[in-house]
Amino acid sequence: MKALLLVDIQNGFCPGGNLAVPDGDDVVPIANRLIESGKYDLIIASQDWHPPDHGSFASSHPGMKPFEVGTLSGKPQMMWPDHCVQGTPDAELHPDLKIGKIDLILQKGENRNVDSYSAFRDNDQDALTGLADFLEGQDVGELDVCGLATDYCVKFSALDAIEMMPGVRVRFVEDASRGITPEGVTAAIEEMREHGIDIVTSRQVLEG
Ligand code: VGL
Ligand code: ZN
Repeated sequence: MKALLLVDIQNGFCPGGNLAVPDGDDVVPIANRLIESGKYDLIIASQDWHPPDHGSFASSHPGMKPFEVGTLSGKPQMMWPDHCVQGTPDAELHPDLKIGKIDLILQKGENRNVDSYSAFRDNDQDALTGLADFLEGQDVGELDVCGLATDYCVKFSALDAIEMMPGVRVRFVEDASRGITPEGVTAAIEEMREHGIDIVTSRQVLEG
């Protein structure tokens, strides 16, 4: 079985959103081509889904500003602007994303005491979302990962996929992803490559 994981293609990470990734919405038509390609047996979308007082928000820490590093539950934590608050338009999947063909929408980041970049488990590598068991239960042997943001949630999801599901071939679809900073993207791609993740384009996927 082949699966596609669309990471956090939400209003909050697109231009106009609270944690906008440069050109984040450019991934939407590419993601839609992947969704409609017929190449996948299973399509999953993750959704960053925070309570209003989430501990990754600078606003939850008096004196902290967004993009400063603070602490959360005793560990270093990037302080983000308030984003993807449960039930708000910022948290909705991008309205142009073809969600009718998505088999599972998986929400993460509900626990205010720990951030959860990966769609597989929280940043403490403690609480599991159940995605790894689900994919293995469906006999998924190949997983393609893309979305927002390359240097955070996409990277951590791809790294967890290859670590938590030994034997599964994991690919990162580069042009179907955008990152917060160019340096972050370069480092993330290198790290994914070092861990055995194949870096591919949507064209390779569609023609393959
Ligand atoms: C993300 C920062 C904070 C992401 C989520 O989806 O990459 N980044 N929360
Ligand atoms: Zn978040």
